[in-house]
Amino acid sequence: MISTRSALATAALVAAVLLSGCTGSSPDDAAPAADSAPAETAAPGASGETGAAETPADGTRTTLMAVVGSADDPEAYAIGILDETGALRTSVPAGDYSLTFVDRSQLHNFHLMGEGVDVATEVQGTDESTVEVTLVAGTYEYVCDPHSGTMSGVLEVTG
Ligand SMILES: [Cu+2]
Repeated sequence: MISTRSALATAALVAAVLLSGCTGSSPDDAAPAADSAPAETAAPGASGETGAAETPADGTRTTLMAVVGSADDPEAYAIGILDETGALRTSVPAGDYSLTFVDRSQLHNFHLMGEGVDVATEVQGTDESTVEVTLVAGTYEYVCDPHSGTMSGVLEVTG
């Protein structure tokens, strides 16, 4: 699936940019000390929301990517949900989605919770699998379970 790999690579790159505030400017800052984790994983960019309609044709699923870490540092304290264009999403329309984990970290996991949904990767080991989820109007939360105080986010699902 070349297109999928390309999309993932793009997403990882964008994630690195969007979430780079977490990693510090020096490689020496990469030591995985929990108490040095950034308080904010990502500020939604003012231009990050397209607001474009994205309801797929019947029977197809839109892909979202559940990313932890960054392309440069899989262990970076960063977490987010990106769309197929690599844009960080804080809201999506209700519907059926394919959620592709991009978890290349041995320290972190991705755990999405909300009505009808409770999916997570393992903390140890990597996971780039895809699960199918149905999101209904409301608020979904995602965290890295070991670092939920600093690695968390909210996905608003609009009806
Ligand atoms: Cu973590």
